[in-house]
Amino acid sequence: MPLTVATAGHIDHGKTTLVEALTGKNTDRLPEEQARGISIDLGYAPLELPDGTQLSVVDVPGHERFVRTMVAGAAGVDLFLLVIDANEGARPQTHEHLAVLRLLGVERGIVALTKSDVADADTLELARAEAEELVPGAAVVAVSGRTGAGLDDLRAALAATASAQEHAGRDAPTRLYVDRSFTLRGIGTVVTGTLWSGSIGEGDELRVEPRGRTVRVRSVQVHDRPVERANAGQRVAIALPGVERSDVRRGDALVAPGAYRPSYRLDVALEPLADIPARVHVHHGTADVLARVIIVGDRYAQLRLAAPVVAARGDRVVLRAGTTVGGAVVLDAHPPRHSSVERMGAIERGETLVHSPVLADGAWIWSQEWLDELRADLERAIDAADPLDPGVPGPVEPWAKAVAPHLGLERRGAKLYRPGAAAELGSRTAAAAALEAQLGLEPVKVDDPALARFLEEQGRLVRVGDGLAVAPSAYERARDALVAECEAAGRITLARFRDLLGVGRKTAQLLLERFDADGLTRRVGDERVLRRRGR
Ligand SMILES: Nc1nc2c(ncn2[C@@H]2O[C@H](COP(=O)(O)OP(=O)(O)OP(=O)(O)O)[C@@H](O)[C@H]2O)c(=O)[nH]1
Ligand SMILES: [Mg+2]
Repeated sequence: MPLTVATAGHIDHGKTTLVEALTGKNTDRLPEEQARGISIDLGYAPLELPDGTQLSVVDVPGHERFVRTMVAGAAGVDLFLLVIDANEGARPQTHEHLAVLRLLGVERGIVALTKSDVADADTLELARAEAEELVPGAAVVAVSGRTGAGLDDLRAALAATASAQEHAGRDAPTRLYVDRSFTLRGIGTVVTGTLWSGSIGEGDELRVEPRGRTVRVRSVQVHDRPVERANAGQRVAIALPGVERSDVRRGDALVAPGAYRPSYRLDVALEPLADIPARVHVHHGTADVLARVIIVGDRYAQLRLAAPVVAARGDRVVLRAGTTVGGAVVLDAHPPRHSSVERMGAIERGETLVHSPVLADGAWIWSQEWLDELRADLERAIDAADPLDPGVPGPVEPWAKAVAPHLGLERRGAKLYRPGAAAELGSRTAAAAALEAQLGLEPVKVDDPALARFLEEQGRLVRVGDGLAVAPSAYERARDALVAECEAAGRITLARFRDLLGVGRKTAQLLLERFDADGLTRRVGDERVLRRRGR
């Protein structure tokens, strides 16, 4: 059963060295990482244990400025490998990483006491006692990434812990949070991530959320090896043809279509470590989003996010404001705007409450409150719409069809309008009158295309050329002259038309083009003849 393990621990305590000693892979691949001798971004390496267990190791940076990166790397993993320098003992990020792991629900793992090659027996014993107190129940193994001492014990301890661990949520719909995207020549954009749930195979259609883009999977790899289908708990690389690298980034989610929706609000049960300030960074999946915290009762809050996340009930988030101030468990990823202690309590107790639409036995159900909010949102948008076209695009979510008849709005094409709503000039009444007063046979510039379209529909002007218009009476006069000439002479030239109307060449040209567009005339060489339909 494939599992992922994330390293954790204070800067320079030997995480990357240990990962390399275990896997043979140096995950500090950035030039800056090599120059500074510290990890900056996440590193990845496969680890096969003696009993055949396949682990994916995510190596995280220890620097306090990169804790947010550590959170992204640890989200969704199954096990931790906490690395403590035996000589230094637990330091600030040892504690902070451990707190983050607990907040993310990563409960099981191993402690490696590194640099045992340069620690004496007493120091090792002290470090061991401290580690056992810090992480009760975890195996503590003394190792050296330099000499390889203790690595076999570490592998055995990892195997024992892994065998007792299940990857949670395996059967839920497919969900993967992107931690890297890059371009490979001849392949295109590739994204990688830890597959939280479901599976991903060649040809699958997935959605990139919250961007709302549909993509098709060309190929799938697990640690550089092509596979037909990757499963939950694996580190996956996915080739997405036709997608720009900038179209999918760390923080985005790849999900089964229709299974998860982005959300700007999360109702949560708080797990504070310190006072939770009013504004925090919410870390969810590989995303990091600013949020306002609306405290509800003693233990709950609504997180109002500055950008949407793709979350589900039971997900864990980490809250940071300079340091890690706590975490939370998502109770409702699509809550009403005004939540209550009663509602959150009921959800926490497992009483099913429906707010936004869910499929139940093949039919969509939703709460009246949700419908009222949706209608209010749409009506607000309609009120803000251009009075010349007072409609808004209707919802496109999977439930849109089922919900539409309950909205009390009128569908015209792809837009929703208030029943019987008609286009109105509104504040443009004066502008329309001024424009009409200017209209004649010489084309007048119209700066407002929506206004021009509206007035033309009402028969109050005729558009010619690009952004120009003439009076309807002038258009008719010109048309009558043209038809009379064509009926008499069989055809008309631009010069003749110009002379007949007594206008300039440019005006004559614009009018003739409009007659062509209206299907009245047809060009034959330098002349125009009436179309049969035009007669
Ligand atoms: N003697 C000895 N030195 C070690 C051992 N492990 C790591 N080191 C040294 O400690 C320093 C830091 O090691 P890294 O593996 O880069 O530490 P890290 O925890 O990955 O550091 P960050 O990623 O920046 O947090 C390097 O100079 C290593 O050579 C060990 O087991 N024994
Ligand atoms: Mg490192």
